[in-house]
Amino acid sequence: MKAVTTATAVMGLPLAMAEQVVAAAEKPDNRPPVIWLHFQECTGCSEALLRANHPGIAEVILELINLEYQETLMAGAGHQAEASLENAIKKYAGKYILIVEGSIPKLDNGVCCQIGGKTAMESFKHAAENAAYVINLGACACNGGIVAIEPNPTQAFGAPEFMPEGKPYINLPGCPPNPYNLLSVVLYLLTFGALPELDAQNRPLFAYGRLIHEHCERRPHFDAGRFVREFGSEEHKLGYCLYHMGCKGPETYANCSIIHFNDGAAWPIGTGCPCIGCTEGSVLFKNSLYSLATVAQPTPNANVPTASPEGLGQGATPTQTAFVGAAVGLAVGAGAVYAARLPKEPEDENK
Ligand code: FSX
Ligand code: SF4
Ligand code: F3S
Repeated sequence: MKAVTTATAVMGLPLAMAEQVVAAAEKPDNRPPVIWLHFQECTGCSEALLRANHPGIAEVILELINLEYQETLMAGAGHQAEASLENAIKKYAGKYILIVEGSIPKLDNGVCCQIGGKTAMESFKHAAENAAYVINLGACACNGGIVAIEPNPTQAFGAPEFMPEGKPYINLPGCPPNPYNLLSVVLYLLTFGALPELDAQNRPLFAYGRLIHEHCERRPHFDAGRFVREFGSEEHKLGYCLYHMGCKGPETYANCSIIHFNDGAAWPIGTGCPCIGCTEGSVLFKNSLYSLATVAQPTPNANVPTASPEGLGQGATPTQTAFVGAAVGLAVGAGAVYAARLPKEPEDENK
């Protein structure tokens, strides 16, 4: 009940809808069959899910679905496992949700990743063709992630590169992605029978609609010009802003600054580590870890009221968010203040 209500809040649905979501979650005949495939990855995506306790997101998700095949969790192996995968695809053709972890290599017709004699390309295409929906879980499955870093020795790509024409799919990037976002998507599918509203990268807006920088607990330090310049320094111990340590929060869309990991106990920036942009395919490992992020959009921080009560709920696009942010900024004359805040000149900083 607690997990479902939290997920309802994560999705940005009105609290009154929690009842509808709980009812959908409790219907015994409402458990969708799920086939879960792993390709080139570290399995951190499954691990992040299995490590989340209180209220046990993994248990909640596993109770909501009918898990037909999952290589990390199942006891079967070898030919027995291959047969159960094929049986599940046939039995639930057109009805199952396919969850994909890991990237898929193209080099030499995909020989770098083969399971049961089939390349990842073949396995994915076969399973995706017969799926009702595909959920790409993690940066690797969404855009190649760490496996596809230059020089990309296996010519790895995310699953969208191989997606059958017209197949409805959703990307949940992150390395690893937040398990609450997977739970929320599964609950949304159960309740509404459709995918939630997506952004241009097929990510759910409820989770990827805002920049980390907008809701970061270190944002007041950014605004005041207090920055960390060295790991282990006094400024680092005091929890100052990590912008000059290469934090990519200003150009990364995700909700980890709000819902955190490990049952809300921690998240990268909270532990003193700059964001590396693990949810942004155009940011993650594309530039040096220490390069300064572009602070491009005059977005409002968490304390700036929205333009209208309905304005920025579920479904606000980054552009809308930026537009409202710009409007609010202009209204209070914050444009000039914002420009002064940008830490380009050392004399602008208190530290
Ligand atoms: Fe990639 Fe996930 Fe990072 Fe690891 O399955 S997104 S390397 S956390 O394991 O795919
Ligand atoms: Fe937080 Fe990074 Fe933005 Fe600083 S630059 S406020 S650490 S997101
Ligand atoms: Fe990833 Fe950055 Fe969040 S590294 S987990 S998007 S703080």
